Amino acid sequence: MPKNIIIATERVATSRTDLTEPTSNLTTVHSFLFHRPLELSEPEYPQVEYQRRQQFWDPIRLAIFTLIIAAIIGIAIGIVTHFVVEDDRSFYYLASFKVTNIKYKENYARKTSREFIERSHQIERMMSRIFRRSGESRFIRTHVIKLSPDEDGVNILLVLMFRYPSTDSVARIKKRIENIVYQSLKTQTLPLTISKPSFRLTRCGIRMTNSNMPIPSSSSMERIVHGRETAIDGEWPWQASLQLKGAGHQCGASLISNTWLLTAAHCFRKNKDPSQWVVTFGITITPPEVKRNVKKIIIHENYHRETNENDIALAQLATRVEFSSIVQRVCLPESSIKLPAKSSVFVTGFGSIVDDGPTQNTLRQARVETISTEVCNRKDVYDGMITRGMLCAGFMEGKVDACKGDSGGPLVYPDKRDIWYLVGIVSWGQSCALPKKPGVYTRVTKYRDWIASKTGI
Ligand code: 4AZ
Repeated sequence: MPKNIIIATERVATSRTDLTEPTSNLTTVHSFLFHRPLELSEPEYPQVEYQRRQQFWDPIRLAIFTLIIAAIIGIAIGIVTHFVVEDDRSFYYLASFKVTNIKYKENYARKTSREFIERSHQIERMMSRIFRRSGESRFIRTHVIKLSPDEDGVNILLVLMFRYPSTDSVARIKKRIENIVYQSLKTQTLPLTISKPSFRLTRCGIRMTNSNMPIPSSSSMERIVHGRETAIDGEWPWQASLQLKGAGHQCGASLISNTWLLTAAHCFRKNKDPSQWVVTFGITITPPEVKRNVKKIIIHENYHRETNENDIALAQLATRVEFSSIVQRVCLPESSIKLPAKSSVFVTGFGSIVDDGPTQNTLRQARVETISTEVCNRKDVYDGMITRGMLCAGFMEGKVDACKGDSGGPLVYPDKRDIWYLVGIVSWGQSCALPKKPGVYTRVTKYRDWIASKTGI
C-alpha cells in the first residue's frame, strides 16, 4: 500500500503542472511529499500504476534500456578478463652462479664437445627439478649458455624462461625465482653445489645462441665492411633496422626495452616524422622476424651535425615487442663504467661492405678494439675532433670497421659473466676501415642520465 500512495502522488503532481498553477519548485516538491496524497481516494491507485507501466516500457525505452544493460555487462566482462584471464608473457632471465664441487675442463670451452653437452644437460635437469619440485608451474625451460673456469669450481651461465601474467611485476617475479632457488639450496640434495652468494639474475644483454665461434681480429682482411661472418639467428638479438617507408634500410638501432630503441641523431636528418619509419628485428631485413611502426622520435637537444656532438636519439615503438630467443634487449652500462683502451668490443650492422656500397640483407659482425681518446685525437688521426661524448674503436691499421648504413647500430661489450652492454652507437668516421681513421661512436655512458630522463629506463 505505501508504494501505491507514492505513485499516485507523482500523478497528482503532473496534473498540478498541467493546470499551470504558478507555484515555485519548492512548493511543488513540498506538495509531492506531504499534501497531495492525503487528498486521493484509495480505489484510483491500481489503474494509475497500470497506465504508468505501459508508458514507461514503450519500445524505444525498452531498446535503450537493453542496450545500456548489454554495454554494462560487456564492460564488466572486459574488466574481469583483463585482470583475471590476463594473457601470459614470456620472461627471460639470465642466471649466473658458481658450482663448487666440480673442476673446470678445457673442453667446456667448446659447445659441441661431449663434456660441455653432458655437463649442461645435467645442469639443465637440475634447474628444471628445482622449479618443478617447488610447484612453480610457470617455469618453461632452461638452457646453458656458457661454462667458464673459476678458482673454486665452474661458473655457469644459463637462460631461464617462464610464463607469467603480463600484469605481474618484474621485481616480484625476480624475488620469487630467487626464493625458489635459495629454498631448494637449503632443502634439496642437489648433484651440484651452487654457491648461494654467487647466484645472480639479469634481464638484459642475453644472447641465447649456441654459437661460440671466435671472431677473428684485424689480421685477416675483414671488417663489417668486409664482414667476417654473417650473424646467426639470435646472436645479436637487440639489433634493429630503421627503415624509411619506400626507401628501405637507413640505420641500425639497439633495443633497450620492450618499446625503446637507441640510435644516432644523424639517422633522422632526412626525416623526423615517426609515421614514415618502420623498425625490423631479426638477422635479415627481408624477411624480418618482427616488424613495428614508430610512435615517437626523440633527438638529443644539443646534437650538432657539423661536429657530430651528441649524436644520439631514441625511437619509441608503436606497439611493444615480446622478448624471445631472437629479440632481446641489451643492457645499458652504468655511467661510471670505464672501458680500458684495447678492450675487445663488437659492432654489428646491415651497412655496406665497401665504401658507398649497398645495404646488406643479412646482419654482419666484427670485433674491434677501443682506442683511447688521447690516441684518437692525435694530429695524424682525428686531430682533436673527438669530444667527451665520443669513443673510438677499430684498429690503427684499418681493415675492420663499421661503414655507411651501420650508423645508429650497437657497439657492445660482454662483462665477465657474458652479459652484453651497449657502450657505443655507430656515429661517424673518415670513410671506412682506412689506416689511422677508426670508427667513432657515441659514448653511451655519457648519456645514461639523458636516456633515463626521456624513457625512465
Ligand atoms: C656512415 O656514413 C658512416 N667508418 C658510419 C660509420 C663510419 C663511417 C661512415 C665509420 O654512416
